[in-house]
Amino acid sequence: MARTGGPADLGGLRRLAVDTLDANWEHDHTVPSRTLYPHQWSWDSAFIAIGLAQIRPERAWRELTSLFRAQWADGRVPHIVFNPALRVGAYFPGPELWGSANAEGAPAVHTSGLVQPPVHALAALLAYRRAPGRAGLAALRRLHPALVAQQRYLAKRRDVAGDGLVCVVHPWESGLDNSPAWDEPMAAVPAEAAVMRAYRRHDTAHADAAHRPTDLDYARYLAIVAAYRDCGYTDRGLAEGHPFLVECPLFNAAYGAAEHALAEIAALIGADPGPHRVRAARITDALVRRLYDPDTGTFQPRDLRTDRLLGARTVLGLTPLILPDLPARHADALVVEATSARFGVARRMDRPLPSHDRTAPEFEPLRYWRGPSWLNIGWLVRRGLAAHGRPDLAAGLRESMIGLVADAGCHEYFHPDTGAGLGSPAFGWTAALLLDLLADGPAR
Ligand code: 2M8
Repeated sequence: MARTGGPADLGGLRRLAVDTLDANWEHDHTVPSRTLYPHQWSWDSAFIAIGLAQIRPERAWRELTSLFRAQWADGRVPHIVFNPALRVGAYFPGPELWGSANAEGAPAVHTSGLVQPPVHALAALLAYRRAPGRAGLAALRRLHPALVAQQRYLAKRRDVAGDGLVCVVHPWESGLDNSPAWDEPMAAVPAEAAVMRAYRRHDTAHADAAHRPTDLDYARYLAIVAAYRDCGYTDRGLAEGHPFLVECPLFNAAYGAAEHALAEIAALIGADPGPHRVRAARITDALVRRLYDPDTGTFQPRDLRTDRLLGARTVLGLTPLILPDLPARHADALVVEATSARFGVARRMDRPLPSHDRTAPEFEPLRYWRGPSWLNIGWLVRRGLAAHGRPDLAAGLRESMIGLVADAGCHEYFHPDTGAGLGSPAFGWTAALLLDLLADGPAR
């Protein structure tokens, strides 16, 4: 990869990350991007808090606190919290389409009704480790009940199959919106691209349309939102007719990792870690039982509408590595998958990790979650590789991620072969996770 146009030294890189986070700071939270995503996003805030803990710990706690202030009465943490100060049309779909004000148990501020991968307990724990002390401990004490309620919501309302895993009801909940993982279930959602003539998409005004989901994707996104919203976001009757219902490996790995993190948080604040440990073990067990595919040696999402594993081999399959209690046999299989021509190519994993199998016909190196490399996923997989005894691979991945930002800047995503920066050029979690990677030595 050619190193051109980027800040050459590590000090310069760190400054770039700090400046990006400062520029995206908005009174009590960080926007993922001033142009593309000008409100607060749930899992973005979690990743961002991890980076903020190093440079502005007080902001790290405010970031998480402001997000959890928008938690619904049922415990769900909404995937978008809308900033009321912004003009109508600053983001599509905006508050008027979500209609949270009419839903039971929604907060006073406008939000979406969906959730995102629950990486927040892990983020709170890591933020504390980066900035230990009394203020951090007090913040953990305040956040613990809210984090427990977030998990309870998922366990009570989203375990639709009753098997110990939780389902996502919209591709936006997976965080990997247009991943090829969702092509099959999305094809069954009735909608036509022409529907989008009635709306004005905001994203394509700020990013190349060829790097974003298509109009047909958006028409289906809106159809699924409408189905969920029109049932009052109650989660009742999901199994009977909701158009999109999938158990996602990443979402469930985050759900399990959250219980591991909560056990550690509980121990820190003098609460009982025992129940968290029991739940963590059950989730890992269910994940292996329900989503591991022995034929491919990776984890695949399960479509609850057909009760079948979905076939696309996306990067989602590697993310259960973040579970410290993933059995060695499954972790080893994921290392084989990660270092295969599909994801790794080089044995050291020092090439950018793509979001989809490089060898698949639907691999698109420029289009959003269908091929480009993203720092949050690489950061999670790197943690998993380190936790499962592969510091060599973790080091290679770290190097490749730092190289991407050094070459192109704090972009939202990157071409997995050329390293070209794509999407927003000043993206929150890229800056935050870069700081985290820089603070860790290569072997950690
Ligand atoms: C992307 O998703 C939003 C919808 O939630 C969008 O495309 O407008 C995804 O990359 C998601 O993972 C991320 O949290 C969000 C904000 O960065 O943008």
